[in-house]
Amino acid sequence: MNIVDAKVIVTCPGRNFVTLKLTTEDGISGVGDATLNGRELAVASYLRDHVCPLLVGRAADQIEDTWQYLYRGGYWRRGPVTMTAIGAVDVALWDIKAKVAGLPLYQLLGGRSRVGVTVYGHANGGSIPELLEEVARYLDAGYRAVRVQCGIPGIDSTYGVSGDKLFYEPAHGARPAETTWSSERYLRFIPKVFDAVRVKHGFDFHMLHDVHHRLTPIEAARLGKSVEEYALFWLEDPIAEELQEGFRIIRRHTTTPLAVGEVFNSIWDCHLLIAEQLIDYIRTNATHAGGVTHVRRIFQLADLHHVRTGSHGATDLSPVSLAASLHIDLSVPNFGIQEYMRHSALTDEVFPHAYRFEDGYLHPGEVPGLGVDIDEQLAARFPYNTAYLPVIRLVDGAMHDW
Ligand code: EZ4
Ligand code: CO
Repeated sequence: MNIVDAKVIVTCPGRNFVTLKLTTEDGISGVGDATLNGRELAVASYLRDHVCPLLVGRAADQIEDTWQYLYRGGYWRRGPVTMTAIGAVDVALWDIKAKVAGLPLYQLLGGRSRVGVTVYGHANGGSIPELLEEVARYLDAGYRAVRVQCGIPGIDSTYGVSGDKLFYEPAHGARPAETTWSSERYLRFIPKVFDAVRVKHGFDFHMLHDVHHRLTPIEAARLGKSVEEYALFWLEDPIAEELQEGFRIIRRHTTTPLAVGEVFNSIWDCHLLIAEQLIDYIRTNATHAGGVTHVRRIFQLADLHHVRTGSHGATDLSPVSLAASLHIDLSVPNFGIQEYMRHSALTDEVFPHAYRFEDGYLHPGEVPGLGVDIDEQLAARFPYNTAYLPVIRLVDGAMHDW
């Protein structure tokens, strides 16, 4: 059963998404998410100009061989653009294989290992009282886990805090937005945030926090140590992550659990972190780390070393990506938690899907394949719209990690 059509669909139902759609000679189609926030068209071109012509005429059922063909065969390995493109092909082929089998994808990955996929929602507030109200909303809605992000006095804009409480969207405009950052102010204030949340809402739910790569290892070590009493489920992306050895410093000083990996694109970005047990949760996702095939390899390595999964699930990953994560989450033995930010109603219309939220869990549904489609006619009504992620500078004007 050969692939006869490979199509790249770029659409912007409120935000940009790139989707790969593969169709076989039997008329079965599969979809993969190829969205790389702020660099979308690079992946679209990589697929259109260099990968799609190679896919037409290939056997749709040879997933591993196609993965190796694109990874080894490209000569220039790894990197977010390449691995996002390979990921989209891989997820689309798994979608097709599961549709041919007449089974939801998780059945092909070993079947169900749990009743549902525990997700965490994003509560954020410009101030502590506002955040406390938002946390209450998530708990009332049945969430078992909530990420808390709060405005920091003296800093004009902080990662994860937005005016629109339902939909957090950091990518905007024809140039990146620029704001100022101070790690000193952040470090002074953030323990008070965790304290207020635990005082008001107790310890009977998982509390998470994302530092978004902004600290040095020794600053992160101090933060982790100083907030141990608040029992965070995890502290996410405490430092820039290119240097895996940097985590040894944090680990030496604190028992606060660490989660990293949303910007990783291959097992080579995290093998040391995992093998040395320097982290507790690995956050790679099928879209940015080479598809179901490669993420499963990372998660299996993680399982050997007591590292659990915590896949990235921001709204710049399309419903196709979320579905792929849910099928993996439901089946792997070492699942930890899944990030969940609701997509807009318009995005949900462009990507009709079978997954659903209930009682703090997401369920991928029982539809054969991923259980997600793309409405191409509707998608065509929303052309690409340039949008960049923000950048930040320190008080003296030097560039810092957003
Ligand atoms: O900023 O996906 O945990 N989630 C995150 C995300 C990232 C975006 C970047 O495109 O850190 O919100
Ligand atoms: Co994050």
